[in-house]
Amino acid sequence: MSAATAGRETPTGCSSVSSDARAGSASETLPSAAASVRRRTTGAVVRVAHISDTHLGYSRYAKLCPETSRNQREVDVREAYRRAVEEILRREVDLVVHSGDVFDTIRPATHVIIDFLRQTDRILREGIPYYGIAGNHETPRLRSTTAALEYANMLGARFAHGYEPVYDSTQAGETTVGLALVPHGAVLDRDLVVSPDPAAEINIMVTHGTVPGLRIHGHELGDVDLTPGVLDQGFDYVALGHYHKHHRHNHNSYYAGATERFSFAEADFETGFVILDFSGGEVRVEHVPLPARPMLDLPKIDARGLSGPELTEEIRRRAESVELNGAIVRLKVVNAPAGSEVDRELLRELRSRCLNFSLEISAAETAPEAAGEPAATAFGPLEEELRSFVEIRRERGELEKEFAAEFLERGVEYLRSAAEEERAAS
Ligand SMILES: [Mn+2]
Repeated sequence: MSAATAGRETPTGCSSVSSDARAGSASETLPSAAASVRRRTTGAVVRVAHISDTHLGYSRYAKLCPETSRNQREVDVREAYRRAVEEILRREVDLVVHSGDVFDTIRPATHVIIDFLRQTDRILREGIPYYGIAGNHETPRLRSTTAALEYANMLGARFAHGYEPVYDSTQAGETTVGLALVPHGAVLDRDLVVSPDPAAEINIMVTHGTVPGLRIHGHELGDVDLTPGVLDQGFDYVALGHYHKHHRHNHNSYYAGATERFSFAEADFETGFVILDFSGGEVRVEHVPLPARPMLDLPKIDARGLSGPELTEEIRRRAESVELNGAIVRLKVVNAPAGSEVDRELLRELRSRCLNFSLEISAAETAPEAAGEPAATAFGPLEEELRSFVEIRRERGELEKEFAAEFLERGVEYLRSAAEEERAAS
């Protein structure tokens, strides 16, 4: 972080993401007043909150929250979970399910666990049962390691975080709800068959992974880990986690979507969670959008033939087209002529206004061997070294594929922003 940006916090500096949580619910039926009377009077509707991929403990970028001195993104994801809990309590649900990646890591820091327990306990203290599973991010690699989710179980929640499904049932008024909790660790068993509870009126499965046929930006996601044998077992609802976009897989299986955004691939995903209303053998699914910090992937600049001042002007124009304050912003520049200089004053201003402004200048899109461009070359060899380091370990099986990809992405980002800082300071 350059000294120029210190002491100039943006309006969305700490935890204050603009809060219009009530706006724009995706519900298509029942006005909310009718909905809130309904449950208490008839008892016939069972309402469930399905939340997922909170990734508590995630951190990124250099900026700290001025109040807590913790990483700002870590505070953002904590606040996203808190907002979700508040909305869940407001919605008067009978039951909460979390479909995994509660935590971003296997061993979250103590304060991250405590923040999670504090919010989770608000639900449990209302007498609302809370069920969940471990996702791939928090599943211990060794069976002897205890998952941090076990702390929530000590408060009265029920999280399955091992390598076997866990079955339970709970009462929602007169209705018995059966739960099949299938943690990510159990999904690895290809022969796994998960069955609904015949004694329960409503059966919910909670699991975490990639369903067959899931396409993102036209590409099939690799590594399908939820086999049809797991998914198609007559459940009334399958609460899915892993894909961070709210997504309907089929009539009874939905990804809730994440509560925050964790990469530029997710820049246009709507953050929030899901409310389910079970009634008369039907389930109505409503995505409840919640605010999160804006993430903007600006349209790429083709700098072929542009002088330094012209490129600066293009960057300024892109930046002026959007609301940057407090946002996480990326702008890619390709085909930058050798030695083209971007105005440092502009970059300093953009960096101070955004939570993070990442300008990725590459000398070429088509000719990777083109040399002479500072950002592309300054850290080139180091970046290559990092790539091969990760690749070798991934092939050896020392790093899980997904972790390796994220490790690499994060590493490259650090190297690039360091290169940028260096250029801005020089
Ligand atoms: Mn996730």
